[in-house]
Amino acid sequence: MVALSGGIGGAKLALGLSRLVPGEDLVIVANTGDDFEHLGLHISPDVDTLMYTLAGLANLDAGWGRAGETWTFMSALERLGGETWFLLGDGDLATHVERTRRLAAGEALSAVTADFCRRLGVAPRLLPMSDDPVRTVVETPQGELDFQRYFVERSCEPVVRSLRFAGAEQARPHPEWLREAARPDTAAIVICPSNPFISIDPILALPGAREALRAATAPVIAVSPVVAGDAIKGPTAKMMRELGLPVTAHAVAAHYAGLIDGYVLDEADASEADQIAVPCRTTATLMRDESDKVRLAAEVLRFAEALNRG
Ligand code: FO1
Repeated sequence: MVALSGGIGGAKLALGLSRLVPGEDLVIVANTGDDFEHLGLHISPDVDTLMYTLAGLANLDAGWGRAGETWTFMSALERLGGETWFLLGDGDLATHVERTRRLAAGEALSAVTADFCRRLGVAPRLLPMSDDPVRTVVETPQGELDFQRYFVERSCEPVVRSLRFAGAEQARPHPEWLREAARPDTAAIVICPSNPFISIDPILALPGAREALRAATAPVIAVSPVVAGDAIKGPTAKMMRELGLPVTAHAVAAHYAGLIDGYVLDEADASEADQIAVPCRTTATLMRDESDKVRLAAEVLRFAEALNRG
């Protein structure tokens, strides 16, 4: 199974899938459009959110960073007049320092990620979408903003006119996930309930990514991040309004038109299923605790089996 994911919402379903799909049979492809250099460090927010979630180390309340984090580094940095708009906990800092050192020594992001995951006891294969840099840039009426300046420093307040993924055209998708997507025994390719515009579109912007999904024999199934006209967390709903889209599960399905073979939407949106061009499965999609995550993952797997049977 292959799952495409951003941070928070996607990581919840990825955790559910990891409880049902044994070890390396699950390949999770992480968005790296949110990556940036900060304080001389390479930060990979979605890779880390997935890694910490799968390792049982995540701060589930915040949706990013590690549980039980301490903030000595941040306080000391503040006293010295350093940049404090982006919070780096002490334990998290170790991830960024060690990753940056290894990247500078010539290792690929995927190799560093694989080694961190092994050391932290993460069983699924977590792959950055590409080892080449891709940077999401937000176009606003006030000009362009680098993604983390928009998301964290400006709290997603600027109006989004459009998004671009700098470097995507030259970047190579990591070959391992293309290979897994193409395998005849792959059960499904799941587009997790992440923000379509900032978490999934950067993956789809990589050369050959859309073609790989279209050519796959496995059904491509997207799970709606929109429930009853809102998004669970993050700026998805605000962004859809600003991009001139209705905030509906249907609009997300339409965004993936031509790519998906099935769509999972919430019971609250059951009335939209008729208008959606692909087979739909309606279920409870809110993931409050681990049992919700496993239950939704099981539903997605059953749906994949039904689509596979044709
Ligand atoms: N999100 C915030 O809203 N504020 C932060 O200070 C912040 C710090 C941070 C540090 C490391 C990391 O891996 C993620 C962090 N995030 C923070 C989350 C992150 O920037 C966004 O949630 C994602 O990029 C969106 O998927």
